[in-house]
Amino acid sequence: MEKKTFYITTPIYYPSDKLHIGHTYCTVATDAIARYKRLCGYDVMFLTGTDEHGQKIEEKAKAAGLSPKEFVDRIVTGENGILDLWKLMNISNDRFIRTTDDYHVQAVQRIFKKMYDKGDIYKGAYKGKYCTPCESFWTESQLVDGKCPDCGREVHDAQEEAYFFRLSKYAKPVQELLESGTFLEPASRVNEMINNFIKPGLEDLCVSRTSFSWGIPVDFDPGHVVYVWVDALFNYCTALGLLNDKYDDFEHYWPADVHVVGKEIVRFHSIIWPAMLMSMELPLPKKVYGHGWLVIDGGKMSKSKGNVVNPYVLAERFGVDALRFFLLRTFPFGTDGNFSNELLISTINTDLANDLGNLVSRTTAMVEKYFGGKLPVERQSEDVDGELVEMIKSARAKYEKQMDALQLHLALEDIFKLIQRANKYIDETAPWVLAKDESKKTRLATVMYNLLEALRVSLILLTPFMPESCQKAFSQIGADESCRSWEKAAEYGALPADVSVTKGETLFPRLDMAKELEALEKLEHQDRQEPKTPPVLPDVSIDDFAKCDMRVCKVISCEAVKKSDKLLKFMLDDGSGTPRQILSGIHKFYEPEQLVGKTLVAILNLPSRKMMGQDSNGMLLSAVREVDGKEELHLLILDDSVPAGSQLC
Ligand code: ME8
Repeated sequence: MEKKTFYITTPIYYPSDKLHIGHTYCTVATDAIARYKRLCGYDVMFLTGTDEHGQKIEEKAKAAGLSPKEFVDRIVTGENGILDLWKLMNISNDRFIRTTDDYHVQAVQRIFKKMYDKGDIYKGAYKGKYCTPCESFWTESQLVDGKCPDCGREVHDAQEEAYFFRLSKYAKPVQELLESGTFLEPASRVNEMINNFIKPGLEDLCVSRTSFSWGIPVDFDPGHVVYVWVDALFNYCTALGLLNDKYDDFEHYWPADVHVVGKEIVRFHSIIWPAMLMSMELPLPKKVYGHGWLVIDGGKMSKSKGNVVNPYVLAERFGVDALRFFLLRTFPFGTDGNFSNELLISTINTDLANDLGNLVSRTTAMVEKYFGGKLPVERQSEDVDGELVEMIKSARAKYEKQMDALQLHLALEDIFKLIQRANKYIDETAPWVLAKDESKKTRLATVMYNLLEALRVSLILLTPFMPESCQKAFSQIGADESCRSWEKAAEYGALPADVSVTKGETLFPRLDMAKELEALEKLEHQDRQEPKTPPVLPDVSIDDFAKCDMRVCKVISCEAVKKSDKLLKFMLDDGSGTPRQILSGIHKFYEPEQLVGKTLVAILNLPSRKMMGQDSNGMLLSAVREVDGKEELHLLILDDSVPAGSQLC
């Protein structure tokens, strides 16, 4: 019989910065579900990837002096990048899509054209507030005091050609979808979508941009690029082969069983995504699950607050499995969770070191001590065994119910009830007392066997959460492959009667809270302090370098440009006899009077450009770097003895 399929996805991440613990949470949760489904025998397709287009990436790349593709490559495939992080976290994705992959680009162009041919995408005019110097459209709500939020200048009403998707046409079927069954979970998110977005009226969605170029070109209308969310959402289909030749699994796996997404992107996945699929006449995903955020002190993690938690630091200090486990055991999946290092350390101590780790080490140590590592086959049961044996037999069914409802923390809670029960059983049966009496050996062996069985079943169910540690623990308790399967998780008695154990390394050492907190603080501080030095750019030829005319200039005068917070206007002696005007956005770093008379370096042969209506003929050179998330800038100031007009070579 053919296996049932299960298609699960994470969001595709923006490679605009390194990923943090919040992204890791989302991916680890999805991984645990995918591993669980594989364990149950499903033919699983688990997809993750990166969402690489858009204005934000284009701007960041420019600031880093890289092309957008070079910039995203560093974050996706570079050292300690996204691929490295998923490898470290033991993520078992079957496929990884990058939206810059050719097959995806072509497929999105075909999809866009199909919706256009159908009349669901049409050309219209995008109306907004336009800032001419910044070449940017803004909405009313983005303006600051009615002015451009970037440069503070006046904006005016303007419109530009753009393509729109007829989202309004699909308002009714999308509402019906949201109200029917379990398409969107947790259920609380359904009302939020209907009340905040559908009831006020769904407007058609602008799905092309002309103000920047880092996107998938609309191939039948040069100058337009596809809106990044249209490009991104279709990854779930193109990665299976929709409208491309790279893969051929669309029929096999589509529709997705679940898209796991963070709460802030539920709107895109539960309104825009099904509407576009309806337009494409494709089956709809079975479920969108909107998980909560990991927050710090109740607020969002952010680079500017300097509280972004780096998963590498935690995984290296405590181990990948402990980190995976902590994330999924502690925070209910559907709601926000307050992350703290104290909570991480105390969870590791309580659940992993005390409950699970202790049960493994005490049990294996006792089997070694009392039986030389191998149990005799005779058994002698007593009433006190009943409750534990019942819990072993029913654990899988309870777990399955919670896992299928994506209540990962509740599934783990149930497993730990079994583990705690087994620890209590040790106290109840007092094996050290039984060991003293030769006539109680059979009873003692039965107690040991029950403990090993409780462990075996718990470990099978824990495997999707902590794959490596469970493998190690299986070896310690003598559970070979034949008794680690899903089927055997519902049985009591799968371990051989004469099972052999090997007490191995401590799986989860107990941590000293104060010491660990101090160490973490240091590591995190170091991590945040690391100078963000960009890597060396690709080589240029000496001839290309020689084309840059860089010269020493003396500052004749310098003043702030009216109505601009950033700009300083310089008149410079470049040695030619004619003063040169250059505008530079460095007011944040220097007052004009500090610079008069100084000897600076400028590149002169850049095309002249207008800034705030004034010409700027060249660019002053400065040294920039980021320290603690803040930009530092130092103009290149030379010794006054260097004459104006000297060329740099
Ligand atoms: O949204 N806690 O990408 P993204 C939990 N490219 N989850 C968090 C989190 C936190 N603190 N911070 C972020 C995008 N996330 C789009 C997706 S899908 C077609 C396109 C989650 O890198 C966030 O909620 O900004 C989202 O689900 C995911 O990380 C990716 O965020």
